[in-house]
Amino acid sequence: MTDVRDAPSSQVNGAAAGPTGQTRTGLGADALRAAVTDHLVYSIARPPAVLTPEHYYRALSLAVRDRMQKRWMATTQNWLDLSAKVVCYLSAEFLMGPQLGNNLIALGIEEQARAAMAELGQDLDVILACEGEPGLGNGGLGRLAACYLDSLAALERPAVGYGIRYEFGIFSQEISDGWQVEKTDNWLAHGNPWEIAKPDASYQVNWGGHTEGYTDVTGRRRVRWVPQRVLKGVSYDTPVQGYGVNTCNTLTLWSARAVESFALDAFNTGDFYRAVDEEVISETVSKVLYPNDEPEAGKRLRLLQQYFFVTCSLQDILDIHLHRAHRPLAALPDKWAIQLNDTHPSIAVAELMRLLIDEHQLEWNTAWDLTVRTFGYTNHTLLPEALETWPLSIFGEALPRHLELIYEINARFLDEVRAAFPGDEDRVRRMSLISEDGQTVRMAHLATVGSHTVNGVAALHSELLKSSVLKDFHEMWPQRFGNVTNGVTPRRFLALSNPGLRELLDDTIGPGWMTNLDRLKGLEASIGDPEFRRRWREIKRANKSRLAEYVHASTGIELDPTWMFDVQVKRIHEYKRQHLMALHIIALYHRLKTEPGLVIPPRAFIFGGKAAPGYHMAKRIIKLINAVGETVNADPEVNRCLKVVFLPNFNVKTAHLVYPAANLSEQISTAGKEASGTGNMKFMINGALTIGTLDGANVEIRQEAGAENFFLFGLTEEQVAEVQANGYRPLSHVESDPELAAVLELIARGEFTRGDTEVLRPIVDNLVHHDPFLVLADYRSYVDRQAEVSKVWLDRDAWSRMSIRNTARSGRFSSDRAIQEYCAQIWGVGPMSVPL
Ligand code: 26Q
Repeated sequence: MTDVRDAPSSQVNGAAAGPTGQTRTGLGADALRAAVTDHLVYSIARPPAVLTPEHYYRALSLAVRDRMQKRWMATTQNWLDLSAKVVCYLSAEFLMGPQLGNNLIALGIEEQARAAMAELGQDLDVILACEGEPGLGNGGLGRLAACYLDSLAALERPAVGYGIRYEFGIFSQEISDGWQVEKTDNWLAHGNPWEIAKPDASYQVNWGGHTEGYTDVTGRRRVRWVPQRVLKGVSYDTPVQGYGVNTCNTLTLWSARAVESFALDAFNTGDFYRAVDEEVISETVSKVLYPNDEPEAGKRLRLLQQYFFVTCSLQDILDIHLHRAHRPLAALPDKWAIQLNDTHPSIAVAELMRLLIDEHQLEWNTAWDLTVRTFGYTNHTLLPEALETWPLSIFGEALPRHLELIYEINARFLDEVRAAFPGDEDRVRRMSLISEDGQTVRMAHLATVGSHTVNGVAALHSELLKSSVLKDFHEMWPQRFGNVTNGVTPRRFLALSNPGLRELLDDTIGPGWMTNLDRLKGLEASIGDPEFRRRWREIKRANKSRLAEYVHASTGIELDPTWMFDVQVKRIHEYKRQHLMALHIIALYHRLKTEPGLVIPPRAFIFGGKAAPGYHMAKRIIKLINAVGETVNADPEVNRCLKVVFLPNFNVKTAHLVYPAANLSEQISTAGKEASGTGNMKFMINGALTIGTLDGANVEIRQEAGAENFFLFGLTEEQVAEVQANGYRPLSHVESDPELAAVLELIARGEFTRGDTEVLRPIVDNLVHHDPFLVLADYRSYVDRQAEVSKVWLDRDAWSRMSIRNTARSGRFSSDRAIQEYCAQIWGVGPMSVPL
């Protein structure tokens, strides 16, 4: 294997940056400088006098992209030539984050780039900060897809990510008067230097209309779909460079366009405006990412988005398989492993059947066998309201042929159920792809029936999947079910975002940890070394100063980096219980106000995250946090040891500043509700201690870290179920806990809202009378455990030891480990090095 890191750039690509060749490929500082200078003239086309850091960002990005191009083409050519099996990761979201810094690390040329830019009078850090990010995801699921692409490339697995090139990503969040305000995210406004448009690679997408039967030339009865509308998807490809290897995989995102023939037809008849209208309607399909938790999200357009990217991706796969690799359809499952990232792409099951039967004339049984052997399904949620279903009316109108196919899949499947469980018609109804009321298609059932494997994303989640939402399916096909605990990429979430720690790790255990995170175990040998612990604390302190500067610039709030940074960053949702953390802050506030002279180890409470625009309770929780913050931060009796920050617009870019600066990671969801969590892993890798429930991957984090290095609190999943089954009465906790009563009373009487008793009332009312996520049931256990956190914090050395142990034992949470498990257990795909 040619390792780009080991090869001095001058030897690989020639000694000097010549006017041609090496300017595109040379990895040395001189070649990079020459390349940037070239791009400033030939791609940016601005005279030196008007150049800004943003122009340098674009020029450097183009120069870096040039350096991936040959590896990129060689990678695709290699798997085609060698007829390798390829992983296709189908996901409605890819939350890639800024690309420049990551690609510099992957190519091993950060220092060269820094030197090159310095020669041009530019600071690389300033240039890196110019990059916006493609916010093409909501949160965990989209970021997981991005981490998996990174690991697939680093592990030299042939892979393609398929998704949607939304013109507007997740909204950008501003805070006004303590409330969230949404702004459109026009991420393409300044162009995107990383993508390559491939308008020649496009596929037709049909929509609506009806089906009709006909007899083909061989005399067989067939079905034809006569669509009402036609549009097309064009591909935009982004390179995904593997760390330290030649493998450079592809992220293909589809963008919707009008079909020329449609527009032309209208134009010829003189109806110019209809042609333009057609274009606008077609392009709407990839216009905007839907937020999760959006009650309005069950809309036709969302179904069209899903079908749109799924059919383009499957047509692309079949096109490569048949016309570029010249393989028979029967070999499909041997050459492609297609993974469904949640149910969002699950229409793929019906679409592949349609393509194989209607377009490629296969028999039903052959087509079904190929389909099931090709797909794998990953489930990311147990919340019943988050399990996707589509009203039959919408579905049948939009995808009439698919509805027919789903009925047929269902009929054959239910026959199998009846054969396996004779006389159990209840079971048949529960398992049907069509809901019991006959009103909706159940996409999770379709994905399960159409895949050879089903996996959850953490051990607990996978167990609950088998015992709750997919229980019947597990009883029928136990061998289909498995677990792959999520992971995160150490390149982005350690090397790139925590350069101080990266250096310390390199010095202490050598650089091998970047591709083998289990090497972090080696840190344990240094725990007893006071000098090592001092360096450990210094790095954390520097990261906290960096975050404090950013907090000051974006909120005006000043933080002291010697305080404990206690952080909860994630989407705002009642099940994640940001309001539980707020109740703790209010309890401390109450103690400081009622016990003058009380000493509390100083803490900064830092929140970040977006609420779905239509999720009113979540938006009110943001208001609660900001209201408490305003009161706490302004009160000299309190702000001597408490500060509260709500960091606006939490995204991948701000995440880079947050995780490395945290002392305490808040993972406090109601047990059984968070499928896995991945932020919990990013904190752990960066040396934060966790306070958390036994939920999602927290269970495994605690196992790895050791119970003594994890602050556990709260009810278990079984206890939660029991409490809810026995008629939970939240008021009983208020009655038996005077401090909790006082805390709720402070909110209710307007202490944080300048006497306004209405603004936050819905939160208090909901907690006291309903409390669907058992905030009050876990309150006392949480607050008491927090007191212990404060006590341990006072013992600097004890805290440092625990912090080092957390990082040292975080190796399991690398996405490299997760991808190796997917490859071995689900995809059957091995490594394949790419010669240059
Ligand atoms: C569905 C229908 C209509 C509109 C939007 C949606 C939609 C979009 C995104 C539903 C869900 C999502 C995203 C879910 C998500 O991020 N889930 C998280 O996945 C992580 C990776 O596995 C887990 O770690 C988290 O526990 C899980 O919440």
